[in-house]
Amino acid sequence: MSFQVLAGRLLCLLVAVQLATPAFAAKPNFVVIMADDLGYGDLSPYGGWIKVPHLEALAASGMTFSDFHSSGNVCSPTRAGLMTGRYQQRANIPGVVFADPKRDAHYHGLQSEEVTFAELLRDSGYSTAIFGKWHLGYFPKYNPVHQGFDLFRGYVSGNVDFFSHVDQAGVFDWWQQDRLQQEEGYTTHLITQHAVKFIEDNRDRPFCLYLPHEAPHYPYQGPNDSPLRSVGGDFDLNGERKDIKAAYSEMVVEMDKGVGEVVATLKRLGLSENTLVLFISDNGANNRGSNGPLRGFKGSNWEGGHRVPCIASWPGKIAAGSKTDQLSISLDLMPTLLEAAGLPAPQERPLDGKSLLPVLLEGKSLGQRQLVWNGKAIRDGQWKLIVDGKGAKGIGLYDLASDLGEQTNVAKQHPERTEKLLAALKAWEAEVADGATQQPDKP
Ligand SMILES: [Ca+2]
Repeated sequence: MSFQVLAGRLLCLLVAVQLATPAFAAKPNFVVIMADDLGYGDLSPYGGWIKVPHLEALAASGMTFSDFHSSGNVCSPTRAGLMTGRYQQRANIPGVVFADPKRDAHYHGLQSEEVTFAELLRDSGYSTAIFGKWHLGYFPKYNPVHQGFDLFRGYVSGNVDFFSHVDQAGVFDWWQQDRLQQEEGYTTHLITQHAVKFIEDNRDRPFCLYLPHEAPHYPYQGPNDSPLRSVGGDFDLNGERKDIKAAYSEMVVEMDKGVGEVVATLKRLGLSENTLVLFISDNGANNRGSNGPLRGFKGSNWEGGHRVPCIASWPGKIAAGSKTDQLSISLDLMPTLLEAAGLPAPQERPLDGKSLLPVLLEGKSLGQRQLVWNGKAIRDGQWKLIVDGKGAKGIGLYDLASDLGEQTNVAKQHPERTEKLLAALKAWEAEVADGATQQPDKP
């Protein structure tokens, strides 16, 4: 046998082995959709006031969580936690990264030493993209293309005009990768258009698509409204609509249509049964929206600040129309994606979340766990302890099993439990501060 024939046969054998390896073919795709400031009582699948047929269908096809939480009660912290799978205090992003250059936090961002799920997935062969809101650093060095995303279209501030894409500081803020580049269109539509194209382009390889929507964050602009903000101009942050409730609802409905288009694209390309779709919100609603029976709004450590909708769909894997009351948090998404992709968790930066796969695929329990918000609130089973909650100074203990609205403080009736949870909060604060990433000083 000549060398060429032998080499040819070996090559054929190698190709055959590769084609037969199921691991690659079985790698699931991920679509993570996150609304901005959407509340627990906003969506019809949660009994809320806005009819969202596509999210209803998503819920009917998969699992709805009743006790899911964002790790922060405002934008940037939740996003830092989501990206890294760790309490955002470890990345030193405990508050909003501000648009105003006079504030120290304007110069902060997700530092390069953080490990994101996008990086780990991309390193293992996934195609990755983010279309929408980043809000983890204003400067090009903090751009998502440096945090594991192959593609980025969107904005880096907390909110932009839905048409002119000018942020609330009057700065133009729409990017293609790490360059400013205008695109004509309503933010919600642009996010969806890029999402559909990305799925089409990557139909033959594993992908991870992150869609942080702008809706229903202010400015309150529906798809038929006009641009309001101009660079350096004077404008009302909220926009000009007097009927803000109606605008809010239009924004959510438009986002819902986008979810429908993404799901329809997966179906059309035969990818549904190999794709896990997750829908969440980054914090609770402000008083323009609804947090249902929960106390408080965005920015507070009451349930209304951080208990949010979560819907997961993976046809053939997650039971259709199922519900869970497992205590879970946005930090759980990274371990969930890694486990589903067959990847190990990073060793040097241990994750704080747990994989949700046992809940999603087998309806199992996550077991006993404690979750903390901002060093000021802690959950342990049905109990929630909160220190200096907005409008209630001092220590409060609430039994969420009988008092979801956090109305009756039972700390005095449970002194031992209260002491134990206070001690756990203190220990948590010391633990996350230890080794936390440094943020740069204001120049
Ligand atoms: Ca938000």
